[in-house]
Amino acid sequence: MAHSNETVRIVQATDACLDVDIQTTFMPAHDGHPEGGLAVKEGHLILPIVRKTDDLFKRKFATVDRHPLGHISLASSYVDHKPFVPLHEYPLLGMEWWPIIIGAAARFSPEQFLDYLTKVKVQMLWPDHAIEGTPEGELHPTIDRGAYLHVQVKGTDPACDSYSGFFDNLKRPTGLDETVRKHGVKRLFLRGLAFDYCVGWTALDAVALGYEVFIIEDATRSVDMADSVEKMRKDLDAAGVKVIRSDQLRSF
Ligand code: VGL
Ligand code: ZN
Repeated sequence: MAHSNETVRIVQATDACLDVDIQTTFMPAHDGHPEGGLAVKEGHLILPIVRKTDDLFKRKFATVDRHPLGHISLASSYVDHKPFVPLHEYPLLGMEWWPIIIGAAARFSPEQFLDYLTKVKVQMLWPDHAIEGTPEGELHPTIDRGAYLHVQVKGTDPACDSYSGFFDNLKRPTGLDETVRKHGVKRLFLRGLAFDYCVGWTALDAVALGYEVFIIEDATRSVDMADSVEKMRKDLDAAGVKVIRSDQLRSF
């Protein structure tokens, strides 16, 4: 049950944490790191909670968001489009629309774009973030990459976004499910950024795949646009994802 106060005992053999996109790109300036391209308010404040809960888990997995410049999710790939404005499949919705002009930097064709938007229905345009070949496309420097059994990189296909670590936005599997399953994991404890996008989408896919899923809420923060947080909370609750706090966790 979401937000119950029950304590949750970690069973090291079959529980794992899944750290979603713990990257400077989603954090404001902190500790000498510059402001990230898609800085989430208080994003860096998850770091002490991540550290505090780390020893509970023997098995750990992570995802990393990484995009080439010219990616289909970036406002900079289009002419006269601002970040934080969604692209809709306007003609099919019968709404007023204006031509979407693909810019010179784009790494996808007009055909790929039309096919993609028809399938996903809506693509939020983001500021440049998690850019491949820069520190923003990597795990936060204080995070020990070697502590993870697997780090799933997502979002590298220029013609498709990927919020979830399990499937990209076209519902193509990343392979993370097989990897996690192979280790005998039954319950996943999610931490990371952002609650209302990548953490939430990853949690929803994980329950659909048969895992029992917990989100450690104080180890997350949200992009928080329009109704994104409330909508995600409802979807998570309906799907049976348990949203808990780090102080409810106990070791066995
Ligand atoms: C994310 C928007 C775009 C996230 C990644 O990690 O939540 N959000 N790319
Ligand atoms: Zn992204």
